[in-house]
Amino acid sequence: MAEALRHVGISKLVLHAWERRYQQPLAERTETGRRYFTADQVYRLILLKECSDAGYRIGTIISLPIESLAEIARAHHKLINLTPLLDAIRRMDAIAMKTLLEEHLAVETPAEFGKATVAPLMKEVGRQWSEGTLSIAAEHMVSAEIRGMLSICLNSLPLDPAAPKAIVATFEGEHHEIGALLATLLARNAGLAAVYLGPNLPIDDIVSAAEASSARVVCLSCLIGKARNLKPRLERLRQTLPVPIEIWTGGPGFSEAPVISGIRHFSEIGEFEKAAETLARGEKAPSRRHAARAD
Ligand code: B12
Repeated sequence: MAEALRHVGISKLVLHAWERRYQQPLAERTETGRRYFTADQVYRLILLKECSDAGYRIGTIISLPIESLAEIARAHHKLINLTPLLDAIRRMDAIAMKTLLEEHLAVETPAEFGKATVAPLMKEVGRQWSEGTLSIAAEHMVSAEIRGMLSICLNSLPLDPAAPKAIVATFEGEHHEIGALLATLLARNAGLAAVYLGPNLPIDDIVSAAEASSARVVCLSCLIGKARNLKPRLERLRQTLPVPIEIWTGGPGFSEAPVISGIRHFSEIGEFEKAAETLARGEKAPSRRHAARAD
């Protein structure tokens, strides 16, 4: 027991306090009453300690399954990684920010950079901005840099003229474009000839662009928006766009929108990548014309 607790980094007193306060036995007992840990219990304690160090209250996490604790701990590690970057952004130090972003890009593939650096970074920027600890100017500075870097990443992936085509955009009024840029990057990385059209696009323009470019799929990103506004737009897009052209949506704005026949929503970016790979390989991605949600 003592050895395990040393390994975890908590004292016997802390262990007993957690068990007493939250009525959760965290160790086993032999028939003779001696206490011991299984390997899973040690792992669980390590995760509880990490989450508690990250600022989570033990009372709110002690009953979580191991997978959820591991997810919290992973997100915390990622954030620690991003701390120098977030500090540079807060100081409005554009040179340090750019250097640190380039360091990430030097060791990550473009797709990893998008998923493992850009997405968590922008989420944290948004959190700090809404809490008032990060200025609007700082958010604009990082958004502009990230847009530029994602465009460079996109250019580093060649457009295969023989690959099925995809176009990516956001609806009129939606100015958040980093999610759409990321979707373009991942679709191209998966083998589609994905082209980013930009944000804020009227439905008729999306339809004519899809037809003119012989797109197989139209991808839309949406971060904000009310289901009651998005539903009629999605329905109109589906009705106007010829049926063989698929519509794939992603982003938190669309996650509240109702299921619409013929539209496939992705709440997991990995599922989107898989669907893009399937389409690129020439196998038609499973049609979701009825009750179509990938989640
Ligand atoms: C940068 C930013 C802006 C920039 C955008 C710059 C640009 N050119 O893109 C600017 C300053 C323009 C902006 C404006 C506004 N913003 Co803003 N913004 C953000 C911020 C900080 C980051 C967004 C971002 O780029 N994320 C990076 C991407 C990669 O992450 P993501 O979109 O979540 O993507 C993941 C998934 O959603 C998914 N995904 C996304 N798109 C797609 C598409 C497909 C096909 C698929 C498969 C998957 C997928 O994949 C990603 C990886 O998992 C967010 C914070 C946040 N938590 O997101 C706020 C945020 C989205 N903004 C917010 C708000 C309120 C606004 C404004 C209304 C502010 C204002 N009062 O003016 C305006 C609205 C503008 C408009 N009409 O669109 C709120 C939205 C709250 C809400 N739910 O309603 C947020 C959450 C900030 C907050 N915490 O309050 N914003």
